Amino acid sequence: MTFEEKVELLRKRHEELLARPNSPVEESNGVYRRYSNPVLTAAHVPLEWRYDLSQQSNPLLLERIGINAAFNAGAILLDGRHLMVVRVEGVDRKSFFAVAESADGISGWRFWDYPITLPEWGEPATNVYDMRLTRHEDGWIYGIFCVERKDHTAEDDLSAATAAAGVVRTRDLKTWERLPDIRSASQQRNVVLHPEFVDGKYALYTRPADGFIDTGSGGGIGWALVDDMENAVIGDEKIINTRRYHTIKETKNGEGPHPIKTPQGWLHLAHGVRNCAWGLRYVLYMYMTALDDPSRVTAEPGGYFLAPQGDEFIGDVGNVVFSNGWIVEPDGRVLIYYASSDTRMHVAESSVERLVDYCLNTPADGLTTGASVRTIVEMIDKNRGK
Ligand code: M1P
Repeated sequence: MTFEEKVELLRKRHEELLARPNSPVEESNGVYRRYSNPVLTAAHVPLEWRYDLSQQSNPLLLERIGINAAFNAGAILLDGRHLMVVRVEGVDRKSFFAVAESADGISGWRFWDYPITLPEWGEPATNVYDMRLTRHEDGWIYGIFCVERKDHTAEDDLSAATAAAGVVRTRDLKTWERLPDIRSASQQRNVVLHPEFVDGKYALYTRPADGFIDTGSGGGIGWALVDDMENAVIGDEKIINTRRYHTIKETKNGEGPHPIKTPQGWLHLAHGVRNCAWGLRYVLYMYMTALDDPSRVTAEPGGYFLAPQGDEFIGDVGNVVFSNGWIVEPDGRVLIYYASSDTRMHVAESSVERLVDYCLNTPADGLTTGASVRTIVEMIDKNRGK
């Protein structure tokens, strides 16, 4: 095979992957449906990012830059276009952001020609990841993401790192303005900007943590009001959604994408983490808060909303599903973008109506075995006309 033929074959296979159709898989619970194929994987990354396509400098046509994963994407519907800001991770373990686009949000996802060149702020980040996109009523689209740096207070511990919330803003996902990292007394990951002003201030969902991995004694999803995103400082922070013993969020939890406004309240998607013999298990759960006070929880179904299934269990970090992006379609459908095992992106489809029904009518976690059985017995009695 000539060099040109090899390049052509590479392009053909890549194109086949990108053009692969996606079909819905019926779920038994009626709340959402998954799709048969992941929407984005490392293999979707453009060939130009990975291969030197010159015969002169790469006569064997070897891949020069390996990509490990494409996951944990923020999402937005912009001028009718479905866009994700994807966490792409190289084989060097460095994550960066890249925009991918699809017409219908379900199939045909393609990366734009170049990854995002993120402006730096302060000490250059060792790693960045998990951007949440919020179109705020101030007119900007904000991206808040985790900035990881070496912890210089523990130089003898090679793994010691710090996590802070980095901030960028844009109007088109092409030109990005970097703002100062959010100042906070604790480490922060999973920080999400609420789309509306609350009491005239910007409102943040936070996840204060004592350390980089462990949240420590506190944790939970916090809530903080800040005066200014150009110099955001988290002062008073209250925990609005706590970790609980023997629940799906015993070890830690974190807000997913920004909540969706509905007539019945704000719909929230979050992740809950517990420990088991296999390591940390990440699942998604939902809760709702009051329309007039997005920090007041009004409903929380017991247990997980979506957990790893089948191939989703396997990947770089197994037994994980994570979501930081969803899109509400004009017809009320909700496209939930979630990553499995820190490796690839999937979509699940639901609707505002179904998600609100799920949140308001699924029994809460009674926190004991006895309470769970009583809930089931109540349902049986109802079904038997008692
Ligand atoms: O590996 C699972 C997830 O771990 C971290 O999430 P959290 O801070 O909620 O524990 C993040 O590194 C996230 O990107 C990753 O998917």
